[in-house]
Amino acid sequence: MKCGGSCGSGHQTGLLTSETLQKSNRHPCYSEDAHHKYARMHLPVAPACNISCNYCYRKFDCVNESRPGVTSEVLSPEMAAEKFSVVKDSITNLSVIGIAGPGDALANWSQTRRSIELIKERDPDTVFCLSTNGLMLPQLADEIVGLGIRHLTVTMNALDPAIGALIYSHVIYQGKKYTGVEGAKILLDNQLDGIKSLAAQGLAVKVNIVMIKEINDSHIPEIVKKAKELGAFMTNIMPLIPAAGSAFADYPQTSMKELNQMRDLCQLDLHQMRHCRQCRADAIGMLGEDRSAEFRRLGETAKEDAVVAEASGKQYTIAVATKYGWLVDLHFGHASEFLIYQGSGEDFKLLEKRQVEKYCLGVEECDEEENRRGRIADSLADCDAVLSMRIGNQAQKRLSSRAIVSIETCDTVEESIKQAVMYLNEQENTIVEAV
Ligand code: CLF
Ligand code: SF4
Repeated sequence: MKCGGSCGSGHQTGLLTSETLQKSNRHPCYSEDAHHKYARMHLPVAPACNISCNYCYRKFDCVNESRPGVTSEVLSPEMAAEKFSVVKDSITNLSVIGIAGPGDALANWSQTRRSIELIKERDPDTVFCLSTNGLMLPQLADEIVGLGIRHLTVTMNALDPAIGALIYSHVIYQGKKYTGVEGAKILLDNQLDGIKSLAAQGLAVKVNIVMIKEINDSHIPEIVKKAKELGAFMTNIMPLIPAAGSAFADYPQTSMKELNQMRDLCQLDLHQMRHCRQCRADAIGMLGEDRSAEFRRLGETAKEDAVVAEASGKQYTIAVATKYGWLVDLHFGHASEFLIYQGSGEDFKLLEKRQVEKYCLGVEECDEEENRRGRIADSLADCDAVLSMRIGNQAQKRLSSRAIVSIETCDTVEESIKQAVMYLNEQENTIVEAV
C-alpha cells in the first residue's frame, strides 16, 4: 500500500498499526512533515558492537547511522535518563528518543532496554526508536515489541553473502566469531528474519543501505525490492564516507549525484528517505540543527570549569581548522588556513588567520613533499595544540615532534578550545607532579 499522506509516495503503510502511524507523525526521520516540527534525541548508551563493518573505525560512532569521524560520549542508562529530563525541559518539541550507538543498540541490549524503561517512567508519551545491524533481531524481536518500540532501523548492505563478505570482516554470534561468507550469511539471515517479523507486527521498519562503489552499488535496487517484500516502510540509501582508519579508508566517496540517481531509481519500488543527516550517536535537536554540544557532559561541567579555572594563569596558543569559524569541521590535511587563538581559561581571543599550504595534495611522497609537509608543521610551531575534525597519523607525528598536541573534535570552536585547555592543563599538571 502507498502512503496517502503529504510525504510523497511509496511508503508501505499496509502493515502499520494505528499506534505506529500516529507515532510516525511525530517522528522527524519517518515523516517529512514532522522533520520540520519535532526534535529527536539520541542516547549514546550502546558502545559495543557484534560485527565488524569494513567502513567502520571503532574509535568513532557506528557509521550505519552516523557520520564517520564523529565520537560521542557514552552514558549509563541512569545518566541517559537524567540527561533526557534536562533536555526535555529545554527542548519542548522533543518527541523521539533514539538509540543509535556509538556501537549497536541490540549488542548492548541490557543498557538499551534499561534506558527505555527509565525514560518511559518519566514520560510515557515518548516515541522510541532503535538502529541496529540486525544480528540480534530474531532473538530480541519479542522484547522490542513488548517495550513498545514502533520504529526500527536495520542496516542491510547486501543480499548476496559473497558481497556481504566484502563489507563485513567478521560477525560474533552466540559466542563464536565467523568470517567471510559464513559470517555474512548469518548476519543476512537474521536481518531478513528480523525485518519480516517486526514489519509483520506493525513496526515501521526503515532499512539503511550504505552505498559502496563497485562493492554493492549495482546490487542496491535488489536490496530495496527485498526490503519492500519484507514489509519495510522505506529505505535510506546513505553515501559511503571513507573513514580514516577503516579498511575502506581509501575507497572512493559516493557523490550526492550518484546517491540521488540511485534513490530516484529505487523510489520506483519503495519510498526513499532523502533528509537523513547521518547524525551522531548523541545527536539532539531538529535534524538540521544539532544541539548536542549544548548538553554534552552535563555531569562534568563543574569539573571542567574547575580545570579550566586552574589553567587561568597559563596562556595557550591554539590553531583551529574550521570552514566557517564556529565549528571544528575541517580535516587537518584539507585546511589551507587556521584560526589562531590565544588566551587562558575561557578568555580567548582570535589572534590571526594563518595561511598554510594544504597538507593533502594527493601527490606521491618525495623529498620535496616531505619538506613541504614539514614546513606546514613548522608554520604552527608556536602553537600548543591544533584542533581539527580528523588528522592522519603522519601529520600527528610531525606535530608531536614539534611538541604540538593534535586533538580531533567536531564540536563548536568555543567548546573545543575549552576542552583543549582542560587537556593541556591536565598534561601540565602531570608534568609538574612528575618533576
Ligand atoms: Fe535516530 Fe535513526 Fe531513529 Fe532517526 S536518526 S535512530 S531513525 S531517531 Fe534519522 Fe539521523 Fe538519518 Fe538516522 S537523520 S541518521 S535516519
Ligand atoms: Fe561499526 Fe556500526 Fe558496523 Fe558495528 S554495525 S561495525 S559500530 S558500522
